[in-house]
Amino acid sequence: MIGMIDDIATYNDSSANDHERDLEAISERLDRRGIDAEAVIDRIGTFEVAVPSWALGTGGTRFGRFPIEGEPRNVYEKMDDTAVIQKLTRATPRVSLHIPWDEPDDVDRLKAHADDRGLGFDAVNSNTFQDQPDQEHSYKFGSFSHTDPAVRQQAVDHNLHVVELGEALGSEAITIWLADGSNFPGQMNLRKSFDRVLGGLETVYDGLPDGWRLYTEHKPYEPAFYATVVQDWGSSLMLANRLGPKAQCLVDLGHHLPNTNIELVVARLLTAGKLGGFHFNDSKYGDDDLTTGSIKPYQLFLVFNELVDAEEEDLDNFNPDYMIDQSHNLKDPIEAFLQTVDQLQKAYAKAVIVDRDALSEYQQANDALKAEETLKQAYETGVSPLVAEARRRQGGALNPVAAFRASGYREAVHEERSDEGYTPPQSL
Ligand code: PSV
Ligand code: MN
Repeated sequence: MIGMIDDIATYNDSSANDHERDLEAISERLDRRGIDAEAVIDRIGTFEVAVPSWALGTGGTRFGRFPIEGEPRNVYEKMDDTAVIQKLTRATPRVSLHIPWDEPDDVDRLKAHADDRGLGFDAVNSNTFQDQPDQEHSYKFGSFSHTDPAVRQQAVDHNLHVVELGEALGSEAITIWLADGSNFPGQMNLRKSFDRVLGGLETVYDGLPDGWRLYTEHKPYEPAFYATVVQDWGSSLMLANRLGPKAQCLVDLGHHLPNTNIELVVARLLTAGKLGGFHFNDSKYGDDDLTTGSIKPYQLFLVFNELVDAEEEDLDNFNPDYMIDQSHNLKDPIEAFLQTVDQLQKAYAKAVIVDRDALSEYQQANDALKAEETLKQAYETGVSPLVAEARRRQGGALNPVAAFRASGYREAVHEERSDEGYTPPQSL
């Protein structure tokens, strides 16, 4: 079925004329600003982001889930869908696996399945926020922070198992998000629960293979509504600092209280040399897990502005791992990912064309208006043709969503995946 996506070049030909004229126009505009469009296209071509295994099926809310026809039924079919996203975008060569939701029955088979499709594995994600059917102890009152050492040990063992699995697949990092927390004042000792989390993480850290990184992911609330143990970037940074050089902080864009200045959080973690990576998504109110760039595209650009600034300064420990973390309740997940990658590439491209020398001069001169305008000039530039061209040069689609719809892939897999009856994938 993935073969259906092979004829991208022919599909691109249908819009090549318009595209080339648009590309020429933007290249000429950039040239007048002293920017070489070719260099920008090359940089866009280096951008890569991982697809989360848990978001390839439709997600839901706690009120329900509305499955679509042709959803992947297992981790192998999820790799097939990721291969489609990769073929169209050429920017998603890795999958970030969630264990146990996407735990393979046969690791070698999964590795071979991925290899055949030119895919690899990004950070593996552990899950101690739900009870699994065969589990001895419950996480109802926490995992790493639990008052009972047996529960804590079970959580540590699970994480070590995830590391082992990731190592066999070629991953080089684990992301740990803990739902641990409390709903009521007094329920949990605020200090001691943090100490217990640190203790558990130390054991996992000691079990990391060479070259691995451990990311701690903060989140202010949900499912804990009074106090979450790793609630903010300060707590996450404390953990990373205490654990050691392999530990870094993961910023999920949806894990901040409304109006938090996320680009400032990013800047601080960069200064600390502890920015591990991202879970990209967007939100209006809470951890809404909407398409990246759909609600606050300017914020996304400002985050990338910090990243490109660090990249160009060749900052110490700057090697962020880019991953997507969304929930696709309404959109076809493949289409949502295609749109997401495009949004990310555009934000990156806009950050790349910021006139950094001018910006720094305006900052030095305290010219607030011109400094802001310098950013706005880049943000308001129509970079779509540059992003499309970067994709085309790597064999991807000028317009990935249109090419996907024209391919009839979803309809075709619906037939194939209906063979053995429909099994809804597990997801939040
Ligand atoms: C938690 O809300 C989170 O952002 C973590 O990254 C999880 O691994 C992911 O969502 C999926 O539940
Ligand atoms: Mn996340």
